[in-house]
Amino acid sequence: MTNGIWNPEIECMERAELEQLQLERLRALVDYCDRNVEFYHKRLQEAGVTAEKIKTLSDIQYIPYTTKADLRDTYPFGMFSVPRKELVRIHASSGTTGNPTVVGYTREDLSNWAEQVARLVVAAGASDESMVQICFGYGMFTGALGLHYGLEKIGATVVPTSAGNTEKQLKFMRDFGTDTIVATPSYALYLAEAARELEFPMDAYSLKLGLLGSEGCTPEMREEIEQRWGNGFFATDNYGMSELNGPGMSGECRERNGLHINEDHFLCEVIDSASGDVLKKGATGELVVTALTKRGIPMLRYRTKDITRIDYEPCACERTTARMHKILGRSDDMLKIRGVNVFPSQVESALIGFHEIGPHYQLVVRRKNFADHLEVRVELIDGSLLNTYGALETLQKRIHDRIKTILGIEIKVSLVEPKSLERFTGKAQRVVDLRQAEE
Ligand code: DLL
Repeated sequence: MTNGIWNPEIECMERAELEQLQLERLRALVDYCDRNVEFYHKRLQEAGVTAEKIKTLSDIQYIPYTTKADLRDTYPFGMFSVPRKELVRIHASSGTTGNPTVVGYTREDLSNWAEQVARLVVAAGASDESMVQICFGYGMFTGALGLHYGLEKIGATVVPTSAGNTEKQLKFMRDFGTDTIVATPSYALYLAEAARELEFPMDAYSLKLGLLGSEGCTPEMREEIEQRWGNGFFATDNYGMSELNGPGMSGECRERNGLHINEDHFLCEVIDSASGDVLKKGATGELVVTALTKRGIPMLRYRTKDITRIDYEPCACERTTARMHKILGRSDDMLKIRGVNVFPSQVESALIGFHEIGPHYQLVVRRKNFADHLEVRVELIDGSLLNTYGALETLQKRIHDRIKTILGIEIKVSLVEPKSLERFTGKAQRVVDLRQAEE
């Protein structure tokens, strides 16, 4: 490691050299999929694609997309490429409907995964001096074990507290001198809130770094989390998904100017979600990822449904890898309210900055008289405001006007009692869509 860069040879590689490496790996992957996974063999044959036909990186466009539905249809092991004996781990993502998505790892996959995570946590500022508490749930979710092995690889001291049990988490943090936490942004926020309520002052904690991820976090929310922890707490955004190993696909460095992609392992494209057309470099659209080195369950042009854009300019940190913008939302999280596209992240940005309300919120969508209605519920910090009608109405109007200007649609704002909205130890569920239920 030099200058806070775990693998400078790869992370600072000339782009031409990197693209050559990607091309070689892509060809090898197509050949591998063709020979080892019946599902891909059929798809590639129908599209007339063979490894020899991939002459440049843009030839990837001839390979058909893979979707979550493909994984569900082949549940549990239909897209695996190796005999059971060669698999050393299985994970699954819960999903809300249908079969979970099951993924398997060979020993080499686990080693690549740890390397990917190692690079990102070092870029964020972790080192062999760090004492890291992992507050993601250990189990079928990839977040905890993914970060765990990457952090052990760099020599950090890992404290695998897992999710929940907030008071115990805070006790370990104080007693061990934990300086780094791994959590969802919503749990990092909740932990700070819970810490303030205990009899210990905030300087009983030595937290300096938050490796946050697994759900979106607007810059406004990040600032809120950092302020609540205080003492120079610095948080980075980390992205990934089970289908692409888990965490480790991309993450922010100290510049926080986009999430560096581990491009020698992940070849990214951005497409128009509706038409499936590949967009030109720099455009915003759905991220599609080919996992160049993954073998247990190989992924060719996987449609992530996450909306972002990619910047290929070198970063001030000296890494040459492309950076993806923070996820704007998921194409399937996007709410269509009376024909207007609404991402929960837009509401989150609008809400932060009102000192009378806390950062917890919920969006409730209903259908009344054939029209959609969006209610934004936010928590008051001082519940007694609920008794002063004038002040309450003024605040409601200010919040309403700000959100309406951003979204461009009429909404209802409800101010609710402090602590009345649900807190999350894992991924937050901000949207309650009752449209189907009430139809
Ligand atoms: O959430 C993997 C992960 C764990 C990433 C820990 C980072 C840290 P899944 O449970 O399969 O995997 O969920 C993947 O979560 O498609 C995104 O919609 C969302 N997501 C993950 N990271 C971010 C992020 C893990 N940093 C799905 N910002 C993805 C916004 C994120 N959304």
